[in-house]
Amino acid sequence: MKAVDTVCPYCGVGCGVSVTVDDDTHEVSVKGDYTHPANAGRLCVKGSALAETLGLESRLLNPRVDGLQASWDHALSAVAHRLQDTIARYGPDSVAFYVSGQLLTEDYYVANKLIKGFIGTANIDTNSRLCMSTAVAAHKRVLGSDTVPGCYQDVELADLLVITGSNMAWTHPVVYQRIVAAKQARPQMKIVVIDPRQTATSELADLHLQIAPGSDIWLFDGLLAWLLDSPALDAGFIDNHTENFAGLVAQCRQRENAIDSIADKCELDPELLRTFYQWFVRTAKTVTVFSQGINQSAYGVDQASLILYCHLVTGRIGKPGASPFSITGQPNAMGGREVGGLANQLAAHMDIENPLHHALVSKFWQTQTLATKPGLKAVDMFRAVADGNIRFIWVMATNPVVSMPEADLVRAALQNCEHVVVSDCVADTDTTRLAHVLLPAAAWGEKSGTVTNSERCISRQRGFLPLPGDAQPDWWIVSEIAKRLGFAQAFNYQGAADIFREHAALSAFGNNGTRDFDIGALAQLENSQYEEMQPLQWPLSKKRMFADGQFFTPSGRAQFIAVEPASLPQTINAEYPLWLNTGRIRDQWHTMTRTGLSSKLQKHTIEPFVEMHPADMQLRGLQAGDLTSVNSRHGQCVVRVHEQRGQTPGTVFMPIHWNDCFASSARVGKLVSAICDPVSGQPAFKQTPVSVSRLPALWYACLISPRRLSLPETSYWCTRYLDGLYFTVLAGDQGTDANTLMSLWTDSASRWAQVEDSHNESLRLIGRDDNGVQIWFAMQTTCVPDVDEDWLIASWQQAEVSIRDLMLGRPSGSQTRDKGKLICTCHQVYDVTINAAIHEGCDNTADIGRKTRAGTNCGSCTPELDKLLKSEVPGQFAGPDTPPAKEESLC
Ligand SMILES: Nc1nc2c(c(=O)[nH]1)N[C@H]1C(S)=C(S)[C@@H](COP(=O)(O)OP(=O)(O)OC[C@H]3O[C@@H](n4cnc5c(=O)[nH]c(N)nc54)[C@H](O)[C@@H]3O)O[C@H]1N2
Ligand SMILES: Nc1nc2c(c(=O)[nH]1)N[C@H]1C(S)=C(S)[C@@H](COP(=O)(O)OP(=O)(O)OC[C@H]3O[C@@H](n4cnc5c(=O)[nH]c(N)nc54)[C@H](O)[C@@H]3O)O[C@H]1N2
Ligand code: SF4
Ligand SMILES: [Mo]
Repeated sequence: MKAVDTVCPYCGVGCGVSVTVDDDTHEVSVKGDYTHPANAGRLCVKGSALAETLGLESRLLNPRVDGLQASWDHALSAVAHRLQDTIARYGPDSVAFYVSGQLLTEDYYVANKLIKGFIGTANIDTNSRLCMSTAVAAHKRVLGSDTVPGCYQDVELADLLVITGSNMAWTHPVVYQRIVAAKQARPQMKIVVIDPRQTATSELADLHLQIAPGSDIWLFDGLLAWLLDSPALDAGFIDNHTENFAGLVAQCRQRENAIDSIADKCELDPELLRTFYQWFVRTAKTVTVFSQGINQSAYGVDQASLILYCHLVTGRIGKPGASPFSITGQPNAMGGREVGGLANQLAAHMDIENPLHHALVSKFWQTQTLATKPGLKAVDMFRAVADGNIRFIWVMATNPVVSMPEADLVRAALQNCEHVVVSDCVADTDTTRLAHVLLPAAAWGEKSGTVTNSERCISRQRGFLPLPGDAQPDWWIVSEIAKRLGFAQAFNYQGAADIFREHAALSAFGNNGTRDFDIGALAQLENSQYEEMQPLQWPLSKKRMFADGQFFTPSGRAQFIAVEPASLPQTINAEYPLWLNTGRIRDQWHTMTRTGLSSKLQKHTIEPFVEMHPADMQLRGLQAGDLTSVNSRHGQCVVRVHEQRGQTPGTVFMPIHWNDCFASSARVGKLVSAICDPVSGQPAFKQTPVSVSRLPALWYACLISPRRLSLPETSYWCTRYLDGLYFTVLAGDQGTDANTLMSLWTDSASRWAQVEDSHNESLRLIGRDDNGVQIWFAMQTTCVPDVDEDWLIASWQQAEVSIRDLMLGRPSGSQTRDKGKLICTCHQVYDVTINAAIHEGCDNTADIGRKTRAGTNCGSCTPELDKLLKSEVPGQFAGPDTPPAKEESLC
């Protein structure tokens, strides 16, 4: 057995993971690392399923140039040549890198160094622009540096925890579990959740403020005004440690700040708002956690600034249990900020437009060509690709055709771009489909380096598997290109440790306490020390920042820059009468390239959906499970509607995960407007006007096959990969028949069994060849055919299973499989079983766990168990999606 301590590649909680690899079977098992400060042994459902995502079936294993497999030498030369040629013809600003908070710090450092330092353009931006750039801009504007003041312990120590724009029960589950434990230990701790919809997180709240979309700006401006007249104001802190308080007060006083007026703007009951303000005033130990509901907004920087102001005027910053706390999404969002991955930063928390910083970095990198002006931010970068001003783009570790707003324009821009290079570990994504050059990157489990989590803790990611095929770490790929461009001396790294030491040395270079980020003490680590490095938080001397009231502004004081709240830049209207909110679900990670490989994770939410309040469904004549067309002025998606009482009428919610590799038309980015915060450039992903209408279907079908097959003309399909089989659900508005299907799949099967009813209302087809069953297909006019998917997977290649049973899709004599909806992914426990346990007397989650095992591994489903326990009609819970009537019989 080989045992390796590493770190989870998903969210910004940054949990430590202990991996063991069996020397003989090569089987990998994954557990939470008991010694890691972030998780102390816990893992959420995604972390627990990591071992299921290590297969090579979807991997990109060789370089490809213009559609053909190539050697590294050929591919690297092609990239270097195309880069050089473009720069020679059109100048350095005609090339760009679009990178990711999922790169390791070492990868990120070299990418940034190459383009800013040596190619001489700052046209490098990252998917963190879509994620954390608002928080970065607010921190820098108000605190003078991009420093997250607090740490995880603060959310446990707080007497009042405000969670705004974060569904952390699903998105930062291990921090959420720490909060649950803290509240169990101190029930007097109050939790306020601010979110326009009910979520798994709002289940825990003492007070849920279900505000109007995008109205946090009014809510926190009102809170600031309320605080100015309250005993919570900390005059000493304001006098000694802040600037422009008088200006802030003058601006704030100009507005109508009566509770009723603010409540009106936020569409809240004034009494609930008053309660929140009163709790905030009287609780010294208050932490405000914020995430994408704040960041992904047209006025995100102002909203985040207001949150910081509310903490500054009360002196509640950097103290145990008292701090604003922006929690980061990606595993290395923070590392990316440390190396300056955004287009307007330099490395090591330095600024591109600061002449002193420019001189320091030029000297340290020994370069004359360091970029002098900020590059293009993500949305503008892809617009420049569309306009032909950027002619070469290299995309690393992100999938912009899915994750950018107005995503169809992004796709068109890449389609027309002269040179598109993509480094990914997965072969087929919506973005790799458009690449001229594909570079195979090493994946989690194979690569080594460091990441920094939400509380500034740097952890080692350690490889435990050999590099498959030609895959190479990202830092290696970038350095090899740099060498071919003639910068061998500056990129002559032998391993990740070399890069880390250089990064650490730069953080201390000319610093002398003027910059927050300084890990210079690590610049001399030996390779063996780097190998063994334990998780450590920066600054190395203390857990929290700013407790002393010293900020990194020129005056050393926090800055109050007055904020003017404004209405949203778009409005709903007769054509697009609903607000579309987009976000995450519990068991998937982003564009599903990795979580989509786990059969277990694929069972919690099986199809893309739009969640809608029953009143809005009734208005449109929609039944739960109907296929709908969701339209905005930018595009259309086709998804099932889920009834959701927790949704505010007039708003709908769609998940971000599905894309063209997994469904016909569920890539939500094509609906979302590319309206950005004017300061940070972060898109307002949470508010787009849309319409939703029913999409009639003539037939519904289920197709199961070991390989992906061409599909008949359909208005809808969605596919999942479960234990070696693709399960595809289809619906069509044009007729199709057995002959058409058999000719479509003629390459995959030579012998057919077929049952068709006389009225053409149902059809079953089984296609076989000498290797056994290759195609299972069922179609009917009423709803998606029912199938026992676990039984089918088990029976697929068993000779003794009768063709009749196989045709049926379940063992003969069995009733319709009605397990309901999967709740506990780890132990595969469905709500029907849990409801039965509740009816038999289980009245708490521990009891349910003892009886059914649900919730006894990672605990990610605990909010859903709570909801089932509370619900009057078991099974009808609001937080997680309610199974639509028609979906109960889905395959
Ligand atoms: N399971 C899972 N976990 C993840 C990820 C994943 O893909 N899957 N991704 C990771 C990444 S990169 C990120 S950035 C984080 C994101 O983590 P979160 O920010 O928690 O995730 P989201 O679901 O995008 O949005 C959070 C909440 O904001 C709410 N919201 C929408 N509009 C508003 C508003 O106007 N005001 C307020 N106050 N709230 C609003 C939404 O209803 C939603 O519940 O998650 C990380 N963790
Ligand atoms: N509508 C809407 N859109 C959103 C959001 C939203 O809330 N609503 N949220 C935004 C946010 S916060 C984020 S962070 C983005 C995320 O969006 P993306 O970054 O586009 O999504 P991922 O699926 O994480 O893409 C990562 C890619 O990198 C590959 N990869 C994984 N590991 C490695 C590696 O080590 N090296 C290389 N080279 N490749 C690797 C994966 O296979 C995958 O293709 O989406 C944004 N888009
Ligand atoms: S909370 Fe889950 S996804 Fe996030 S780091 Fe921990 S195990 Fe990974
Ligand atoms: Mo993110």
